[in-house]
Amino acid sequence: MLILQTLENGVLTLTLNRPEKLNAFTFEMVLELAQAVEEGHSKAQARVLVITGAGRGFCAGQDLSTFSVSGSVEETVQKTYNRLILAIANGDKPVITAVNGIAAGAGANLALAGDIRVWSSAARFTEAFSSIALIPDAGGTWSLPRAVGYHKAFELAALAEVLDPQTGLELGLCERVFAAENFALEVQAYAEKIAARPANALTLTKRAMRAGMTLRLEESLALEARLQAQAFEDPDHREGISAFLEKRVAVFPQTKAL
Ligand code: LHQ
Repeated sequence: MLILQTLENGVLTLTLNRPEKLNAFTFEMVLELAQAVEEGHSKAQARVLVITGAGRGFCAGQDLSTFSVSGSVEETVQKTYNRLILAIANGDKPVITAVNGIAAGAGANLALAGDIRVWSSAARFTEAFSSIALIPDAGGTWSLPRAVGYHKAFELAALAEVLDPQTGLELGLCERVFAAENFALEVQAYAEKIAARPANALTLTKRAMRAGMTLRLEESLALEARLQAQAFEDPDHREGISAFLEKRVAVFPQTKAL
């Protein structure tokens, strides 16, 4: 199994499983992960998806030892990495990339692709592509400039320097850093906190914000109004209001179902 799956308290964890290669991707493995993400978004018991790596690496990018493209490189990238990145971005559920160790090349851009990015204190990040005279793929030319601005993104791609978690936090490449010793437990607890939030509101927030990254203000405001109308109709909204007025903690229906 190239991708391990566990489901616990609403958290579906997908673990890249080639630890001896720092979870370097074969194309087969990218497809298996893309499929697991696509299926995860429609699994009723999964409210949050976590992508992480087995062993000391998160993902070292494309496996350079076995790599060969039989047909067109463009088509191969479209069918593999692009499918994966779109599955993360377009699916309804929040995706947390939990970067347990080195993230290099396409692995670094997978790390960036989550809705929330958490790193271990042992995580490292490098846009390794230029060292083998390639350009960032797996969405890096889109996500990196949005995360750090064009000029810093270009420098990171050009020099392929290895960044530590403190720098990752300062640059906005991740939201949180957890101690390496308890990383898996901390990630699970954090993901469960997200899972306990109102699911439909998070889905609509994801849609509005993902779209907002490429829309004009007028379009974004119009989309917000339309999706707010949907959120307004959800029983979670009424529960949130009641809980506030009754001075108690809100319990959202999907949380109760656990
Ligand atoms: C690896 C890899 C690896 C195979 C570590 N492959 N074995 C590319 C091509 C085509 C189309 C689509 O898109 C792409 C996208 C890309 O991702 S390009 C970028 C590919 N990745 C890289 O260039 C990173 C290469 N790896 C490294 O620079 C280092 O290994 C890093 C910085 C990741 C980790 O360094 P260390 O912590 O010093 O570990 P290590 O180098 O000793 O690696 C441990 C083992 O993992 C080692 O195997 P061995 O048998 O000697 O113990 C490495 O050969 C293997 N490994 N990355 N990408």
